[in-house]
Amino acid sequence: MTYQNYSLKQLQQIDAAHHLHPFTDHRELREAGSRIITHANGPFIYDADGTEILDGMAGLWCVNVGYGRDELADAAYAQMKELPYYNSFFKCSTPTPVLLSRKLAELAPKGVNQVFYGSSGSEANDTALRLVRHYWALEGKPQKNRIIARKMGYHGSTIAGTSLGGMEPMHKQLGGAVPNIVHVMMPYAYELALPGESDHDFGLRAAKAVEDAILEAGADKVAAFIGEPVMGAGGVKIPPMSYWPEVQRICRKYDVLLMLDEVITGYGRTGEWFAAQTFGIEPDIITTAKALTSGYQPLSALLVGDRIAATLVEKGGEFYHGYTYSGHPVACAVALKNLEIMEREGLVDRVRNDTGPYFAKALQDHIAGHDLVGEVRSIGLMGAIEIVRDKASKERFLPSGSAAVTVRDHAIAQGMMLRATGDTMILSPPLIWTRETIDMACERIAKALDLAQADLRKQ
Ligand code: PXG
Repeated sequence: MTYQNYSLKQLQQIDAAHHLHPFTDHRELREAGSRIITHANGPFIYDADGTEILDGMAGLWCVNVGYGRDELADAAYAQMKELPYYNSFFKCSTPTPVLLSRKLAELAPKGVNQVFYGSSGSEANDTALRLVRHYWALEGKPQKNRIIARKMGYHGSTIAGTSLGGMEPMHKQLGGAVPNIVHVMMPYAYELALPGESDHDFGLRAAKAVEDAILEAGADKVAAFIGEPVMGAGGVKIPPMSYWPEVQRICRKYDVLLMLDEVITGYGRTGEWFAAQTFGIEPDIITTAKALTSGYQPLSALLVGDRIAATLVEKGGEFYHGYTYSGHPVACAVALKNLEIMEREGLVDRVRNDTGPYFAKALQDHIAGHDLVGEVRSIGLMGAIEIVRDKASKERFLPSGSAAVTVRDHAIAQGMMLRATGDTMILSPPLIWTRETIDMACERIAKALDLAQADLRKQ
């Protein structure tokens, strides 16, 4: 590899001179220098100093089969040799997106049988937004175009993704969002449940916010509701089991389409292929990306339910939408191989029956009792640790978000990569983690919490 001719310092200097990073304060980065990851294997990543770090985030919620899978590299190589690219416009197709579409229809929840491809989750959500509005226009109801989304939701970083998302700092930089999108409360019991309110009742109340927004606009004006089954970037916020079935009931009552953003939860994360199956719902449309290829290639698949697909096909007319790389043959070849590996190794069943429950118990047994921890929660292999100053009152450290960064920095120094979002630590490891890997992670996190506590209590 050519980078081996460069020292770490040189790479950092070149990075600072030429590379604008995503979601980054560039002045801060240039002062600190970036951490340069050079290689990875199984559950571990390695930085340019050769330090081994256990990757608790599967890259960025995506490397579900872990690193160093030769089979995926071989699938890409073989496809590049045979046909590196051809488009799927103008009545053309290539074999791998064709076969991947059938496979996805087989894995998807009931009634979801068609696929539209892009290269990222953001693109898939752009497509979803355009498609549901196009659907209602084809149905003769162009005024039914409002989308209900949620505060703190994350749906990507394009203009449509940012508009659908509920992140205020992102909205502020947008200079004009896509019109007709409203945001309702999130199902986050830890901070929003009323004193004495059960989880079940809180879930129903959070779902009622969707109904209120529909009634406020008038059902004939509302196209769809969009949400992540479990909010990811917003802090692994796991809704009560009462939430999604009630949201589905409300959507059906008012003939509002149900859009699930499974960019993080898709492909095994919650212990089913899709979180729709975990929560027992049947959405009209599902956005997926990330773990579809385990991050080895950029690819998104928008899974389109029969109702929308039937109108699109039967009413006809061209849907003026698509990307150069829609159905990229190499990305689709890697996705097919990735799904084959997941099936062959039974990774989804393992999360559901073994590592998911073990992870939940390990967090409870080894992390929840720590003085800095207000709550731990998890579903499948997706977890969160709330950092608080005071367990009983849930008081946070100030300034907001600083304590979680302290924990994260200690964790990385302990050889444990996890993410801090606000005052919440997040875990979303590769699905290849075993009970032993979970024990190792908990040990390192507990140590990081102790070290952070010593720092934070000094202040
Ligand atoms: N939807 C969801 C639910 C996501 O998590 C996207 C859409 C957009 O996907 P692309 O491929 O366009 O990035 C995402 C992406 C974080 C973080 O800080 C999370 C994401 C991306 C970047 C950072 O946790 N999720």
